[in-house]
Amino acid sequence: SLLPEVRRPLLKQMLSTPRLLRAIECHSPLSAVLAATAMSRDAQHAEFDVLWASGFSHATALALPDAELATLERRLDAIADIAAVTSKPILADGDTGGDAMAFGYLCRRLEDLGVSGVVLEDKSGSKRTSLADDANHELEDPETVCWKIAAAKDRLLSDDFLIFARIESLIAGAGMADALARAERYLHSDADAVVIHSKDRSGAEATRFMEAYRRLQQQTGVSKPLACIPTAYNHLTGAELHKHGVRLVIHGNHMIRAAYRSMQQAAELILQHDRSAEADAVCAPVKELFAAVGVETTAPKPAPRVAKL
Ligand code: SPV
Ligand code: MG
Repeated sequence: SLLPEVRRPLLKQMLSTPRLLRAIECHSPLSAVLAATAMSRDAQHAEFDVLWASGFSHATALALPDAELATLERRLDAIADIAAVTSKPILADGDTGGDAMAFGYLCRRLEDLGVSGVVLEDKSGSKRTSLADDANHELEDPETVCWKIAAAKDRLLSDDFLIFARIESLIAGAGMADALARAERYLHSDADAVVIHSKDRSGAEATRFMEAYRRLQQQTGVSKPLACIPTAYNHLTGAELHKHGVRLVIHGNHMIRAAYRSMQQAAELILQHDRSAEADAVCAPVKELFAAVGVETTAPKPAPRVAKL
C-alpha cells in the first residue's frame, strides 16, 4: 500500500502524459492484488495503470443488483480494503452520488483514503445498471450534475482528486445530440474529465461520440481527458480507442465475470465427479494463493527476552 498523499496524485500525473491508460475492475482485495500484478507477455502493455473500483462488481460480489443498494460506508470500507493491499491509483465508481451533500461526503472520504478520483454518472432516481437491455434510465439534469461536482470540489482539501463526469445519454436512449450537449456542458464545468458509455455493440456510436468530442474540444478551446467503458464494443483495442482520442479505457467487470465462471465450473465439477480432482483444472494451486497473499508457513518465533540490567 501507499500513503494516501503519495497515491492520490498518481492518476492526475499519469493523465498529464499523452499515453493511453488502462484500468481494470476490482471488487475485493484479492481481485485487486491480481489486477495490480497482472502482466502481459509482450512487454508493450505490460500492466494495468489504474484499478477501477466498480460499483457493479462490488454489488455482484455481494449478490446484489447494481442499484446503489450497498451503503456508502460499506462501499468505502471495500475501497479501503483494496487500497490497503495495492499501490496502483484507484478510480472509484461513484454511481449517481446521491444528492450534493452525499456526493461531497463521498469525495472527501475517498480523498482521505488516497483514491485518485471518482466517476459520477448523470443518472437520477433509483439507478439501474447501464448494460441491461431492458432497464429504464432516468437522466439527471446536467445543471444538477455540474452543481454537485462544483459543491464537491469546494469541499476537497487537495487539488489532485479528480471528478469524472459520466455521460449516460447513449445508455438511456437520449441520443447523440444530448450526449454532445452534456459533453459541452461538462467541459465548461468543474469536472476534470469525461466518461462516455454506450451499449452499441458495433462501437460505431461510441467512436462517433469520440470524434465529435475531439471537435468539441477544438471548437471550445477546452480539453479534458476522455474515458470509455468498452464492455459492449470490446472488439476495439485500447490502441484503436486511443486513436479516437480516448485517454483511459476502463475494463469494467472482467475480474468478477472471470471469477464467477471458474467458481461455477469448480462447484459443478466437484458435484459431477464426487471428488475435486477434475476441478483442479479450473483452480489455482494453493501455493499461488500463498504467494499472492504472503502466507507465512512457519509461525514467527518470539524474540528471546533479554533481562535488562
Ligand atoms: C461499473 O463497473 O460499475 C460501471 C460500468 O459503472 S457498467 O457496469 O458498464 O455500468
Ligand atoms: Mg457502476
